[in-house]
Amino acid sequence: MTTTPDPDVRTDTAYAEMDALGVGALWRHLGGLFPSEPPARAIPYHWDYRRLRPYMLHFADSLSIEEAQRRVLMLLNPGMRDTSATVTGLYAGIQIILPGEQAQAHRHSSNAFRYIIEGAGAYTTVSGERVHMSPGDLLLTPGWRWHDHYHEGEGPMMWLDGLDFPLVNSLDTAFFELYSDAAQKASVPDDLSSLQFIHGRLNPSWIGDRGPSSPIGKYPWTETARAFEAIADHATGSEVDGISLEYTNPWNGGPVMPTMACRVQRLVPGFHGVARRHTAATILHVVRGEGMTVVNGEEFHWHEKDVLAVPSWASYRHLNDSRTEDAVLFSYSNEPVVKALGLYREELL
Ligand code: 1HN
Repeated sequence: MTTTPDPDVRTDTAYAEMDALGVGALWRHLGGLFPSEPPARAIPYHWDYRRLRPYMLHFADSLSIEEAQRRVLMLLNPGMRDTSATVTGLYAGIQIILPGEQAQAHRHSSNAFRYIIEGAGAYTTVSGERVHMSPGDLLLTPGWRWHDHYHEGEGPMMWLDGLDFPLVNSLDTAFFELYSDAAQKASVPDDLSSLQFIHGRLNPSWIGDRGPSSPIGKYPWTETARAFEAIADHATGSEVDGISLEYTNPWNGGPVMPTMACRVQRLVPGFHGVARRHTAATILHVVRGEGMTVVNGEEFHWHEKDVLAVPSWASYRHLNDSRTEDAVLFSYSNEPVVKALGLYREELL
């Protein structure tokens, strides 16, 4: 069947007129909406901690915590500045707090964690539990839990903040609330959840509230070190990631929070990883050592405390060319989200 064009409609003005009616022509957008491979909005990027640290110390001196609420340098991917994201769906920042300072209690629907970089003597109160921090500890603040930070030690304390707010904001599901006081009162013994769950395979069976996130406030570095020591050189691990351990939710063995998987990996001296790409976007933080990650053919030489963004579908491989020193990387990714939606793909290259 053929139709006769409406004489009142002219192609040369139709697109503008339709636009005003909230209408687009799919045939003009098909390639952009259905790319043959994931487009690179986030770019591979490297943040050199040695270059960031002076700015952190500067603002620690010149900006009060009351003014800042949280004194954080956001690590913004140059391809995603409009959403303050570090990679798709995920954010990383570096927070600094000084002795005697208190970061106001609040809560938000975003899930968050802290990975401790420098300092001693600070704690975060999460839902009434004071969780004390040491370098290498992973502290969880799952969505909608009250949390505030207090530093009663000496010297500045720095940590990496990881949040899923770019995802939460993109879904229009963001809520935020300030607590009625500056800080929460402790309502349970300090570090209670870590103490109760420390055994890993022996869960406290009287705890009934099993939400979507791990109930553990802190995964201490001492336990990570113990795991690496126990495995020692008895296993070579993955050809891509070396001796890679995932922090797990003790209730189900899955990721610590529904939107973020956290891992820590040891690259032994001389480790040359195999290249891989997958559809989970990843952020890496160098816990110790130095080495190189090749992302989409570009070499990123990293040192202790640096941060690296590896976007979805970027090929990457890790190398530790030291003859004597391990390299240890902490990482987090949006893998749980991508997998839950059936969108995970990976391939070795
Ligand atoms: C937040 O709550 C913290 O609690 C840090 O320390 C960084 C970035 C965006 C939104 C909330 C914190 C944050 C944040």
